[in-house]
Amino acid sequence: MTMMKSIKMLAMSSVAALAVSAGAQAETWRGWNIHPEDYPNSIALDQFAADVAEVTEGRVEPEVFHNGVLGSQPDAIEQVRNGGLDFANFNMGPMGEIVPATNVLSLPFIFRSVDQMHAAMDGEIGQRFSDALAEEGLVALSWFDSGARSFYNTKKPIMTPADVEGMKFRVMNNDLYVQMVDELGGNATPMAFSEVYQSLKTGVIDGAENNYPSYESTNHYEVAGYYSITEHLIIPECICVSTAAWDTLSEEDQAAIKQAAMDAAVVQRELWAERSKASRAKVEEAGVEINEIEDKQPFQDAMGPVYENFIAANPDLESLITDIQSLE
Ligand code: BDP
Repeated sequence: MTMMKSIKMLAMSSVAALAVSAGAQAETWRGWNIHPEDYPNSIALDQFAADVAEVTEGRVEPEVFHNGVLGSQPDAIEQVRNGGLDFANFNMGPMGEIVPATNVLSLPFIFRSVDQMHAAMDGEIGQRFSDALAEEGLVALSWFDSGARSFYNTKKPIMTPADVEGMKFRVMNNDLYVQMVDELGGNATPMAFSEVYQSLKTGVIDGAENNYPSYESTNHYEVAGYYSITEHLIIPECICVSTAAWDTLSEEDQAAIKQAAMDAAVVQRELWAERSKASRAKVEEAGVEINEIEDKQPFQDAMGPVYENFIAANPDLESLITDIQSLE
């Protein structure tokens, strides 16, 4: 290359860089996601990333790393809190270990329906959770759907709490779930999401619990063919940004990014409804035995001590619980 040509190329590339950032340094944001590319949350996160690049005119360039390649969820929560990662789609289950108020969302049967959960999270109650997250370095921008979680296992349909007796279930990383399974007479092992398939296959555990899309996308249904519709947990998920990354932004960029996250949540919830149906159909087609539970009351009654212990240990959170329960 001639000297003239290389000077010219150098000049051209600096002009291009200037045009992108209008003088400001472009920020690359690394985003954590546990799910595969075609999962509703992943599609919505990719849209969020593209929208953020567009609305900030390239000042923020997010990239989503799917399939949990950046580590387990508890680790990723720490990373986003300390600014090692910039954003993520987190489930509020493992969050409870770090932001105690979010444990309210992990109380079994706290919400009567997914619609009630959305009504709560999109309003003043959701704001209280966002405030608690903000104190721990996480800016919750919008709330995703994660349906309802039910038990599945390798042995038999669960109809009553007596059927859980003696069975070993994987739960997400949160002590509340250990108590939950305990009160039903089973044993719970907190374990990383990525280890569940192999553990079911080799008999290290008898079962786990999740919504239809995750039960299907992980292929757990291939090795645990009984899915019992207990719907014991309805846990929202967030798009959360690290406070460290958020605080570097102008107010205009913050507002535009917040809007992009709200738009992504609208898309995620639509895709979620479709995928839940499709996943259920797929696992049934593959031979999974799904059973309804006629009377969930015995399961709910068994959770009494979980609530009592929780309120005794967190008296300040009791009003949040009663406020949720008294929602229409
Ligand atoms: C899925 C959640 C994901 C959790 C996973 C699990 O979307 O965030 O990590 O369950 O059970 O439904 O670990």
